[in-house]
Parts: sequence; C-alpha cells; structure tokens
Amino acid sequence: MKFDIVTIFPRMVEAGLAEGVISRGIERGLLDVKVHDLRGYTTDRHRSVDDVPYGGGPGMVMKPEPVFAAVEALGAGERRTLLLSPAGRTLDQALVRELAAEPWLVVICGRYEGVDERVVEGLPAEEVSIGDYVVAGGEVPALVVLEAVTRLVPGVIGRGESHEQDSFGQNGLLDHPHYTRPAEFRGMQVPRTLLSGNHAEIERWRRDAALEKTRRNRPDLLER
Ligand code: 9D3
Repeated sequence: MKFDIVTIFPRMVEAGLAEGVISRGIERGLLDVKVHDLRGYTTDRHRSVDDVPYGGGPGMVMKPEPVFAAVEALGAGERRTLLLSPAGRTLDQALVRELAAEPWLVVICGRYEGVDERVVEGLPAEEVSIGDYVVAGGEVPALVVLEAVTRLVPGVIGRGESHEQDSFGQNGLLDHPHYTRPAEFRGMQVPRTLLSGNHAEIERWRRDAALEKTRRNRPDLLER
C-alpha cells in the first residue's frame, strides 16, 4: 500500500515512520510512504503556504495553489485524497478498514486555522478528523491514520499478535482486562479464574469482564 503525505513539517511525519508497525511495514516492503514538503510546491519568492482569511478574523489559511500543485504532481484525481481537519468525518475502525482496502492514499496535513475550502471541493479531498479535541495541525493525525491502516495491511502484524479480534473488531465491546506475572503484585491478585487452566471458564470470565469494562468506560457502545 502506498501513502503520499503532504505537509509543511516533513520531519515531524518522518520521525513517526522510523519506529513500530509503520517502520516494520516499510522494511517488509508492504508499505511505501513518501513525505512531501508543501513548500517545495510554492512558486513565489517567499515560498508562502498561507495567507490572511477573506472576511477577516484571526489566524491564517493555507493557500490552495501549493496544495493543488503537490497533489497534481502525485497523480491527481486517481487516488483517494484525505484532508486532515478538525471539521472532518471522525476516524473510526470502520473508516480505517475502508482506507486499508485502498491501494494508494494521498494525505494532506492541514495547519493554521484551516485550508482554503477549494481544496475540499476542487481536488476533491475528503476531510477526516481523529476526534473531538484540538491539536495544532494534521501531522500527528496523519500518523494516527497511517498507523491504524498499516496494522490492517496483510503481513505487517504477525500471527499470534492481536488483530481484528481486538476492541471494535466484531462484538462492539472493549477488550477484557489483561494480566501477566506475577500472580500477586503489591497485594493485588490476578483473578483466580485466569490461573485455573479451565478455558471455558476463562472465556466466560473474559466476556463478563469486557462487558463490565464497556459499561464503566464506554456505555455509549452498549446503546448501539
Ligand atoms: C476554533 C476553530 N478551531 C477548530 C476546532 C481552529 C483550529 C484548531 C486546530 C483549526 C485547525 C486546527 C489544527 N488541527 C488540525 O489540523 C486537525 C485536527 C484536530 O485539531 N483535531 C482532530 N483531528 C484533526 S485532523 C487535523
């Protein structure tokens, strides 16, 4: 699977490619990620990527020309193109699965107050948000999308590692609690069932514990 990521902070994105599942996917040849510096697509003397908003107001807006130039240089129109923006469709595991089925994604990292709306309508680009909180720009969100999608690329995650069995995978519940050795730590015991070796009983305990954790942490998941 291929990714082209367009940003004014290429080093910030590259730092996130060097570790973990993303780096493993690249090493194994399953993933090809190219990071493009938006300033390389400017044509003016000052290499401007932003300007003041029409209509006034605080902050700056990302200019459309360098974004169109960057995306068109990568093969316009043919690839699904995402614009990371707090005003986008919220990323969830269903969207992650949809994106993982694409052969090639272009990801534009927004900065400042936002990106000129003609990028959304003209490219076109789909706006995607990583959740209802504010970060400073689209670079960390791009890494979130990339890591979530990469996990689903066949061969990146080995057998024996958790995959689609995890939370949001199928049953709509959070994962059950996990324990490892020692069996007692600072007076806190691992639930006895997990030490019993009775696999039917362990399964039942995990189902109950997952339901209880979901009730406590994410009751909204049970209402659907
Ligand atoms: C008061 C208007 N603000 C929107 C909530 C302005 C604003 C804040 C932060 C505009 C852009 C940004 C930068 N954030 C992103 O580019 C961003 C983001 C986010 O802030 N939250 C969740 N997902 C994303 S994806 C890109």
